[in-house]
Amino acid sequence: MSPVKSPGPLLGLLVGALLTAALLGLYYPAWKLAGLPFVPFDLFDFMTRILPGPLLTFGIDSMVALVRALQLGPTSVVAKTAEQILAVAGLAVTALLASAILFAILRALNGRYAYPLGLALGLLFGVPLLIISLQVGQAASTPPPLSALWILGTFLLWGFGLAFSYQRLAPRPALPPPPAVAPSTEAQAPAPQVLATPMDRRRFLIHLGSATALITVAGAVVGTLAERMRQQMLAAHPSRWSSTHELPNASAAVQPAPGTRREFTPLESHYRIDINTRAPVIDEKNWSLKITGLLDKPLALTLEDLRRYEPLHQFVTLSCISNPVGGDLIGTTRWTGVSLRRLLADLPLKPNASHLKIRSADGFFETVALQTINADERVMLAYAWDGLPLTAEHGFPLRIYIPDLHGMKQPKWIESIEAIDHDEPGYWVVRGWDKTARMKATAVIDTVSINMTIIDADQRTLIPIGGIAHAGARGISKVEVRVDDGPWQNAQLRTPLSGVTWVLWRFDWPFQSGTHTFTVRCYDGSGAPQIQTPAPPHPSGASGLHSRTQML
Ligand SMILES: Nc1nc2c(c(=O)[nH]1)N[C@H]1C(S)=C(S)[C@@H](COP(=O)(O)O)O[C@H]1N2
Ligand SMILES: [Mo]
Repeated sequence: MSPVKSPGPLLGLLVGALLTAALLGLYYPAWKLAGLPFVPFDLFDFMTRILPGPLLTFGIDSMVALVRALQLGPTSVVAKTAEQILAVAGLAVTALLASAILFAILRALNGRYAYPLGLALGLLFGVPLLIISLQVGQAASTPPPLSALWILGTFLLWGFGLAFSYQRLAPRPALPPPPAVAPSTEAQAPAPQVLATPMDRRRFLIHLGSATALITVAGAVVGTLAERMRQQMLAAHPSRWSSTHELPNASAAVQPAPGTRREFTPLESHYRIDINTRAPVIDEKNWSLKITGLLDKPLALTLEDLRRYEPLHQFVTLSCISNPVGGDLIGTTRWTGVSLRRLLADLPLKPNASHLKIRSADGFFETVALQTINADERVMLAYAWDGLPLTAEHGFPLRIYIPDLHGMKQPKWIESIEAIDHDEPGYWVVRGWDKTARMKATAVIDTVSINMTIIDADQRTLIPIGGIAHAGARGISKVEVRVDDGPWQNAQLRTPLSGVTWVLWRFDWPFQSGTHTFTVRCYDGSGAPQIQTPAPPHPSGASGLHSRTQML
């Protein structure tokens, strides 16, 4: 029977792939069911925090552009998924390469030290990953020592598996070396090896492959089911405000053109943007809002304490500064919380306090001027969206709302507030984005509703065209539509849900066949026109006219 050669890097890749897949197959359900850390995401989130701002911005902009160009689906959902795939692939590829290198080294060493080296490789991965995971890993809900043990143990097991597989695949000396006849150096030639035959090797690989595939598939199925149940529970939640109430403008004179986006964004469709591959998990029992700094004495408020204040309910449109004109990183829901001005009145702030520095569980931070808070009672700490406690994705237990500003200025998952005597740039400002991040007046066409025509009093066929316009907290005073190179014509404005939400507009256009380009523009509440010059999202938010060409 022909002997086999020592396993090399290629077999290392194969074994590494099988064992790494199984490893991830353990991590996924352990995360979904027990809240243990999911290390690929922790590593990715760690990288996002240390990589330079311009590189991140380039990454984010390219991702948003790609998702939109390929029409892959809701931008924030697709982008999050892409990040997660990158995270898993990144760690997996690294682990595969390490396995190949381990096998190459073991071959050079003739199989000696397989176990010590395999375990050392496990440590080489496990130790940094556990440190990283404990540092960024607010997404785990297990106690840190348990998380650490889990990461270390699983990676040691992985390293052990590599060493064990190497040994099983390596040629084995069948007989003890014959006694040396003469004490010459030549006589120390390696003993004849008899061997793991190709059959043995194939059999072992089949066993290893089936065992690891079983773990991987079972892990994926169990994890996916757990996640699906969680989603269903969220969707079926009975006590949303919007499922039991009419919108305050339900009977407004202007009704949305058919095909316009929903004026009140369902919770599960609200975009989600943050620096985490998955949301930090915060247990209300262990959470309090710490208030420190320039204050007579530090305080800690529970969610109950905050809920005791008279609740403030506001319909709010929130938009991400990365949203391109016409993009979907914008949504409207009903926020509930406590006015920060009201809360401040109860805080023993020192006279030299001028700003509040807000810090979040994920390391995100931003600073708000007391002046802003005192000038506007709508600035609030919010604990509910659509009548429900904030979801983990949207910032449970507490987030801030600051009218007029993009999401990047408004931390979710707030843990502490520090009163300070100066301004400080926030997380994204440090990374090169606009310091103020005020939402720009923007109008968007959602629909040219060719299938829902109207016949007017003069027997003309009208096509409803509609969409949104918004200008932060400044309101919208006018929206105009232009068809091809025609004149700008007034659209009708629907009464908005509040002064800080988008405004739905519609324009019933007398039908003319042919291919037409529709363009929209708006004016904010003070009559100031929107910026027509196109600009990309970075660094101050996108601007430009939105248009849509349609064959009719
Ligand atoms: N703690 C924390 N808060 C955050 C962020 C973040 O990464 N971490 N991202 C901000 C950004 S850029 C946006 S656009 C909004 C998005 O809020 P949403 O995901 O609930 O829609 O959250 C903001 N608050
Ligand atoms: Mo954002």
